[in-house]
Amino acid sequence: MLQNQNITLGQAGLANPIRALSMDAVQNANSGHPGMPMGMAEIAVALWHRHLKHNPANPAWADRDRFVLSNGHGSMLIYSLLHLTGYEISIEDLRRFRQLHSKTPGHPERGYTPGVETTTGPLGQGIANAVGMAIAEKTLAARFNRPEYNVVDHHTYAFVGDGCLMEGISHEACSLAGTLGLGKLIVLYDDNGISIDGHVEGWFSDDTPKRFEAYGWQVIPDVDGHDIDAVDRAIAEAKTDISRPTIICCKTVIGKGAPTKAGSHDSHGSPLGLEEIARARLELNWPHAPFHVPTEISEAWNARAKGEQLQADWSQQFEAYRSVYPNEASEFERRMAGKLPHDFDEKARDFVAQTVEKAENIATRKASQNAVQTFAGLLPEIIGGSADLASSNLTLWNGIEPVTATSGGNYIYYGVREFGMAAIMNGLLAHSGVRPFGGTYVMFSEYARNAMRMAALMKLGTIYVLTHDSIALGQDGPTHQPIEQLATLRLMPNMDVWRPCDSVETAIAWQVALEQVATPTVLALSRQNLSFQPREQEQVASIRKGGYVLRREQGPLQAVIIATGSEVGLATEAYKTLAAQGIHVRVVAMPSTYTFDRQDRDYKQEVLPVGVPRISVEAGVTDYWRKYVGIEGACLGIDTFGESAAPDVLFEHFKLTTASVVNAVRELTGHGTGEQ
Ligand SMILES: Cc1ncc(C[n+]2csc(CCOP(=O)(O)OP(=O)(O)O)c2C)c(N)n1
Ligand SMILES: [Mg+2]
Repeated sequence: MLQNQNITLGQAGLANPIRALSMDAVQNANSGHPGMPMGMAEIAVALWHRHLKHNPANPAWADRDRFVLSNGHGSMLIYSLLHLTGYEISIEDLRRFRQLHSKTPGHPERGYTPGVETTTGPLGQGIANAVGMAIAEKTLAARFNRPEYNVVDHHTYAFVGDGCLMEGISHEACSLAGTLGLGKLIVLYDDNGISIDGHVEGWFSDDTPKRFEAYGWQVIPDVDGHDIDAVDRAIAEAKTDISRPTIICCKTVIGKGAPTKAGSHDSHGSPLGLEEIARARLELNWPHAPFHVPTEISEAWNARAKGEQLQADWSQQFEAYRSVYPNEASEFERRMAGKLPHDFDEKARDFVAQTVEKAENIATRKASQNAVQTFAGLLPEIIGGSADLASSNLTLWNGIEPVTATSGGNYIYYGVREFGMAAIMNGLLAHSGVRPFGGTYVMFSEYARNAMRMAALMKLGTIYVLTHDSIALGQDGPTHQPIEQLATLRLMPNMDVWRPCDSVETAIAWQVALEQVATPTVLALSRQNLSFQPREQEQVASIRKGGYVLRREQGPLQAVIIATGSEVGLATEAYKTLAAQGIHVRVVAMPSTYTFDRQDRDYKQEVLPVGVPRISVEAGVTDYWRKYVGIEGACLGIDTFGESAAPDVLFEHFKLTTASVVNAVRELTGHGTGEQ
């Protein structure tokens, strides 16, 4: 039992169970990171016991504070906190740390663990997610609050370590956070001077306070991270500045409490060992068995009653708000639930019908802008943006209101920060209430890639408007010309890549993207104008199946041409030429392989009949298309880097012309190539 109630329930009393649970769970799993939770235990007490506004019984409460563990390797810290404060995380769940399908995976994962807001582990992205959450809060507050009703009024807190601050993305996100004056973002920095390779002086000697001052943040330096009262005061001070984000720099000792490993990278990422743990128990005055937390301490930590009260107070306010502003209240609820308005389907159909009617020969980036113009009118939750390429990506519409330091809005000028943008979008969506899209060139999705992958992993329906989708962007040359990007994006699980061939496919791609709440979508769009493809009604309806017969053979079928985007035009031209030569092919437009692959077998075989030779045409790597055309099929594409030249010259150079398609089909079908 407790040896000294005062000590146990004093400063150390609430911090030591975090230490004990963390070191014991890591030891039990024989894998994990005890150092960070042991070093940040007091900081966690100050925030989670004294400041955090949350309701463990309802992790989805709209106005809860958001908490992000950006240094996600310290996952046992958040799991301990969730258990101690009363979330649905039991001691048994902690015992199952890092085991298959447990609620306590290796790093915190959104969707696995009640109370985990975002998946963290790739260092630096959590802080960028937190910036997104703070922007969401700011824009929702600006949209929904009324003078006497602050229905949106919460903070976003993030814990970061040295690793997060070394990562370049922290610069992108924190620089923008300063510019946007995100006063309700509060970051607690675990300044322990240690990362995996040892003492950081040799690789991280920034003056972090000066760095954040330069961003325009409020900086609270030199806080003793093991003094709960000092951290508590710093958080209170942070909250008073509502026009600047705050970073609280906390000096800590990694692995504090471990007798020989504290202060050393030895405590960072491996179990302490049974002997070290036994001695730590003595040092911490924690005589309890592994995974045992005395009732007094559990009770002192439990935040259920307080949380219920906090939410009840808010609900009362919200009901008063509803009585005065019923439309706002229901709109707020719709948006927080991520539901499309009732008439979305009908309005989207109208828009597609109008697009068919107009039959415009426009670039798909322009068609995308037309879609945005319509859909942003229907969905005020849309929050657009671009990484300094608005006029190239065509992400602006009539009705944008930029988010600034002094106002909310529906458009973010992200600046040249692709990775930051994509990770901020994840935070925006993870917050709920907004639906982000962001633009850059297809090429620079490479900079954003890991955040896009995190969206796919987290099942967040972010939308990427990626333009300049091939060598057809021309004279900017191979640095800007995507070759393998579309194929590699398609390889990402749960990432839907659409490469539409005209205005109609673009409109439908946008509609599908907005309907998909748990799958992110890439819209790969052309810079150059593309010909409108006439279609029957039924074909228009089939676009949303991802692949469909655009031109049907007019005689015995000899080959199928599968094409995407700008190369669909080549395929339909070749179709005509070949028909005149008595060679009957069909053209399958395949804007989304992800979607097509999910259709039933019958449909897929109807589109791509078994046993008929196939040929793919796409201005990018050919390997990806082998799964459709087989080893015996033909692939027209580009397997080298691009070149600087005008688009027409490049299409000739890379043999992506109607004549090349005709020749390839003739060869594939045994007609020789000399005749046309
Ligand atoms: C993007 C990324 N690169 C590398 C890693 C591997 N990694 C995990 S923790 C860590 C060191 C982080 O140092 P710090 O944030 O100071 O953590 P501490 O050791 O103080 O807990 C590294 C390199 C990672 N998780 N994410
Ligand atoms: Mg560190």
